[in-house]
Amino acid sequence: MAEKIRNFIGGKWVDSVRGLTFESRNPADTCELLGLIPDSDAVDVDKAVTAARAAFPAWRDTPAPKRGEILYRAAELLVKRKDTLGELVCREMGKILSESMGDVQEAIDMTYYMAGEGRRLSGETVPSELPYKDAKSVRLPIGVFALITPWNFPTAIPSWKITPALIAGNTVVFKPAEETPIAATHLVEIFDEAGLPPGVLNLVHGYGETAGEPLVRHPDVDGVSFTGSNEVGERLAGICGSTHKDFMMETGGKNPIIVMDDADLDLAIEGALWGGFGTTGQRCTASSRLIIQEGIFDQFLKTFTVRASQLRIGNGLDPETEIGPVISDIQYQKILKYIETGKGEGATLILGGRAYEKGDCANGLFIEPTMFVDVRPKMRIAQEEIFGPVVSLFRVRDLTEAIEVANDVTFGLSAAIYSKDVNKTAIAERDLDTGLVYINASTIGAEIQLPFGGTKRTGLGPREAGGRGGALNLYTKWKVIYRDFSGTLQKAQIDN
Ligand code: UN1
Repeated sequence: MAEKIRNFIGGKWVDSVRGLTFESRNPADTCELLGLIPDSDAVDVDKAVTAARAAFPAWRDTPAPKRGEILYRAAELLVKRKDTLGELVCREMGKILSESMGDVQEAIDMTYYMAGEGRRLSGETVPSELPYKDAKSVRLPIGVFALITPWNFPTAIPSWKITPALIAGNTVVFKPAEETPIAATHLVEIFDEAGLPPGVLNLVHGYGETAGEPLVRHPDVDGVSFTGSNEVGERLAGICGSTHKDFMMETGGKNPIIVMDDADLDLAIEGALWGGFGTTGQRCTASSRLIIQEGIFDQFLKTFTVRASQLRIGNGLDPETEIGPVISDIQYQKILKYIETGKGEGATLILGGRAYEKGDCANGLFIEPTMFVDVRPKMRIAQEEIFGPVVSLFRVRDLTEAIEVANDVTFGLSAAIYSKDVNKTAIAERDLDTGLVYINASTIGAEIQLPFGGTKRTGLGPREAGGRGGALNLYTKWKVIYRDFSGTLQKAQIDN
């Protein structure tokens, strides 16, 4: 039965004002209609921003530990509903059930973590250079945040944005990806049940052009956090720059795994399969480039090809499945087109490359695990983010060339090296130009207690998630306070 989904504005569940809807369907079986979703526009956005603005002063003045208690309750509810929410993520987004559960687990981790930040939102107290004077800094909320999230992590990535925004005392208008609106709605229901006051967290469904962009442009929105495509992110960055809104974006990746001759080959193959084909390659952190040293190349290629060809494609709800569908017809067409581009550029296709329509997969959006060799670093398939089950292999002479190839892309999210030589891994750790580096582990699997994000075109603004460099740097502004209790005019720098 298709669910009737609504927007959530000022504490009430409402349809879009113009009454239009769009559909959410299961990508593993597009005959399965999951829900009807409000197709919102600038009018709905304006109502949501107005509600968020009205709720801001009281939420800002609620003590942060109290805000934390609400987040803590939300985390407890997420734990209780992990199974049903995980299954919904699997149905709506397509990734296999264990990964869908992992998605919800990441939201749980993040929500507990940020609940704790309610008692830790610390600034600095430092000595003044003058007597009878003190000096401190405090973190303050910014106002109304627009949060725009992608479909590949339907609960985890929203939690990366919603929980730090709320714990810091901001109010939120959340516009989730139009491909995964039901999971987003169930997440918001949980925050509502946990006891958020009306208007603190608002949800507006819709498409980027008609709902997302008006939200970002809205004059009463103070800050924007966006995860999605580079093209959209860069356009939103321009809007936010010219209207003076705080902004962060997290966009593409073209993440390499380097495998040195001295690596544990089995471990490297497991990591490359998981990184390359896990989530059907639909992670910003996916290992889409495998950079293999020449001494081990043939052996790696042989075993990896066999293992990749054995991966079971199917509906993610089936516990045997290892590769689920891709999210949408648009992505399906785009990935198949990239495969043609790779062939046209002269790379050699050695596995997959086709749609998969056998048996139960006939009505789904499935693509075979795909591998290219003879890939040159400047080819489009070596440079652009495909966001599908497609990996390119490169043969290199030594570590220097491996790092050169690894860094020779415009993105810089995640990178990995497999080697037993501690000196080589230390050099890679130093020289790989990415926000995340993994030693003897794949490029995926970041944990929420440290910052998440990358260099170069991967991102802009503060990083996501936790740790000193994490999301609170986006969702708070600093105020510095000097208090002079000398009762005389003291002059900094001058009374020296
Ligand atoms: C993403 O790829 O969009 O490290 C997010 C990981 C996950 C998060 C990925 N924890 O792969």
